[in-house]
Amino acid sequence: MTIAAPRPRGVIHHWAEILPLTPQTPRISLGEGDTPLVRSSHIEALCGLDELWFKLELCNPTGSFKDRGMVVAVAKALEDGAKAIMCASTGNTSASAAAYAAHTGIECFVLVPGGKVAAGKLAQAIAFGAQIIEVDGNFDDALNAARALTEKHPVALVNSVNPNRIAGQKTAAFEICEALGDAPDILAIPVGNAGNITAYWKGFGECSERGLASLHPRMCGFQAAGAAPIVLGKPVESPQTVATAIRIGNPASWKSAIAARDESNGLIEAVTDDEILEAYRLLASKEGIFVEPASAASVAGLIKLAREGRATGGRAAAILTGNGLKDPDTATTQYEPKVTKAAGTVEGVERALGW
Ligand code: AN7
Repeated sequence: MTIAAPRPRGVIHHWAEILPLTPQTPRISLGEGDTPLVRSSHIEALCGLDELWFKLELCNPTGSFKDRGMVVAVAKALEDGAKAIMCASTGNTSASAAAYAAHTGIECFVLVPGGKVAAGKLAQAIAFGAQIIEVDGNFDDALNAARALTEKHPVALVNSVNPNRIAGQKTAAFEICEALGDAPDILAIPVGNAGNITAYWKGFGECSERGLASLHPRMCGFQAAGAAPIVLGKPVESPQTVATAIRIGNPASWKSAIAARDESNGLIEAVTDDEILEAYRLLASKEGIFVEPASAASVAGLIKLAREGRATGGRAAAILTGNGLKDPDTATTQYEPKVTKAAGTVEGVERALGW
């Protein structure tokens, strides 16, 4: 056996050909992208699918899909001479922005809805040294402020309204087509600010143009019932859901999400917090995959379609967008710990287990 020289990793190195790069764009990387596509062992049958694949976007360096787009957005900001970046965030965007800012030595300002960001995500922004602004309002208020502030001050906006974010995130669609040899029949994805569903639809379109896919997936997006503006057809003033990542009442990429849905003959529907938490528990207990609640919305949606007799069979990919470790508070309330106390001896442990 020979050991090959290490190859450069990361979205910019791997996907340069399909990204808006110039020779001046810095080739930065934290090793994002190239995430596993894993076959379901249990939920596939429950969903009435021939094949269900999980795209483990939670394996990205900061634990969510945001890194794929953030690396491109930060590289382009650096190319333009930026010394600081800013985002509004329900948590994952801020963790990712803060990491790439630390990596490249620029300042990072994150606007988060006060008291509504999962503990792990806040810990990341703190660790990476971002300036955190807790806004008395929700994500939508924070995004409005971030848009206005970055117009006014020399700071680059790195939310998904920045097209470089979408360009980076579309690379996941290419990875899925490469791994499966074609596009899947169905793409199940959580929808918050609607940047990711937009990016995947763009990616799948480019895959078919390049002959990497012979079909378009049906884009099936799922919002939390308490934060489902696209489903309701109007903004939600006070969005509420256990899935704090997608607690968004007025998505910035609303129009392109609807285009993805309609052009693909897909759907965007709501799943309740109970349905999200059921999928969250099933993913951990039956598949061995620990996601954060928002990510479970994609799987909750597929289960719901099957229960309503709307399963279509075929091959589906569900995007698991964020790591369960980010939200330890939900984990401790949703899983039944099997814990027993024992003396620190063989006999003590046997006694405790009744062996
Ligand atoms: C785990 O971090 O909006 O529909 O500010 O963290 O592209 O917004 C996060 C969104 C799904 C929804 N899953 O994606 C933010 C933020 C997870 C997320 C979404 C988010 P979009």
